[in-house]
Amino acid sequence: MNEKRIEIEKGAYGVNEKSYSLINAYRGHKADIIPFWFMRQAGRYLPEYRSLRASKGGFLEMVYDPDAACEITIQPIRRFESSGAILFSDILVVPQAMGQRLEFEPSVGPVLEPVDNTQRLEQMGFDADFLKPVYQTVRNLRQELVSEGFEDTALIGFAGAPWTVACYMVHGRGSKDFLDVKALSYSDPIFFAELMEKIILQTTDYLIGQAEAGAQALKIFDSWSGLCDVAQFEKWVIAPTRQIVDKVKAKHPDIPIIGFPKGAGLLYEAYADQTGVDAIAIDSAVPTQWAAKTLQTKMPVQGNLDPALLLSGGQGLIDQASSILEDLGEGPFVFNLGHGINKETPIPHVQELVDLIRAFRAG
Ligand code: 1CP
Repeated sequence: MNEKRIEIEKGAYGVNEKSYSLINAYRGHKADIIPFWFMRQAGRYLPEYRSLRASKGGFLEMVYDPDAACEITIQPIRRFESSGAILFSDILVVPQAMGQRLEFEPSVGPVLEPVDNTQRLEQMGFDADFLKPVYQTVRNLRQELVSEGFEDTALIGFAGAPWTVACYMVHGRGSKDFLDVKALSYSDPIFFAELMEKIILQTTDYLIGQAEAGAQALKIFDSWSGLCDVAQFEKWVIAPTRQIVDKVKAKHPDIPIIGFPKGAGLLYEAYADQTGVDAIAIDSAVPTQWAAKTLQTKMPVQGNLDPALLLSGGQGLIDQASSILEDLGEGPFVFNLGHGINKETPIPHVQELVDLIRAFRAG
């Protein structure tokens, strides 16, 4: 770590000096001030989120309420002035639009009626209108960000990648390894390919819908890509992502698309080379010097502080964040976490990280 270049002078760079631009970074330009946002920057670690959630009754109620979803998206921006606001929604709204029943059970998380046989699959449809409230949220957000004075904050839309969405659709809830899903993809590749086709169709429509409503960047979350072996990664991660990227880009060539193949390890490079994404988000297990040499020479990189360090805080947080900035801050880079913020994270730790990122100046 080069301590000379990293001053942790709180408040040294005021609001008016923020000259970062998230979209420029995703387009490959190096910024003087590193743009940043955090996965799950809206959520349960914020008291204002918890109180709105308590009054609205449930997670999905908020997702489909454009006023509530808009408010939740902006909550972390008011605190941290992140360079990016990520739409408050979920990857599992796509299976819901296809006709799968979805509930969020407290302390369990998402619960879906499994789609694990041909009969269930045939009942899955395509609905272009189901997600209209989410597009309304996007439209509201573009206006609201400007009217609250956050015109420099870019609005990021997103969807789950087909493989990750398929994991939840088939298994019906979260899992450590989605072994049954992997087994099914081997034992019945025809069923699995048909399922993926349907997800690709709805996901593409969803991302285009967000772009048309005003999303300025789009992120594809493949949270479970790391479960795939090499052949599966090619077939179920790279190829479907490529199809979606091609179709979205045919309509919206200027909107940057960020890919996040979490846990892809050595396959990050193939993903960057073959999917057509504009920028790549890395998880915390990716060595940043390797990413600088191997990925950042191809495209902008985003990442990758371990959310556990944001939870624990202290010198460990400062050291690791500084070394990420040192390794990646010289090229096109967006500071983020390697995964979502934990709900126990103390807000002062987040503020300390924000101050540290703002104080960094690339040489
Ligand atoms: O209040 C609550 O209890 C809800 C917690 C919550 C939140 C805040 C869930 C349930 N989803 C979200 C929002 C969300 N989800 C966002 C937007 C806001 C932001 O990032 O600030 C995004 C981008 C997601 C994406 C998402 N949902 C992913 C991909 C990213 C990742 O975390 O790997 C996944 C896998 C989901 C499914 C999901 N939704 C919620 C939970 C708890 C889960 C994980 C379930 C599991 O695997 O056990």
